[in-house]
Amino acid sequence: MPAFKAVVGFSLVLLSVSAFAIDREGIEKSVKLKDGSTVHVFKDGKMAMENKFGRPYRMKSGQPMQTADGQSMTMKGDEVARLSNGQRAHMKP
Ligand SMILES: [Cu+2]
Repeated sequence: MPAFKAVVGFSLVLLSVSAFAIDREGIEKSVKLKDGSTVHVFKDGKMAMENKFGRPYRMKSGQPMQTADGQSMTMKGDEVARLSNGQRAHMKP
């Protein structure tokens, strides 16, 4: 029953994605950095950091960052609370 297998596989993928996804509310884009962390850019241009383990962490506004593809970005804001609130809301059963 290959079709059945495909459906099960697909829903497993969906489950794992939603388990790790941050509440994307207000996040315009997320950029991978060289060191494995991710910077989330909110719609208002402010940013929040997430380390490679999926935890939010603080970064000072104005700090330079290197993206995975070698570009430079400058940190704007430090919206770590906004990010972790979104994560917490998401983890509620
Ligand atoms: Cu940053």
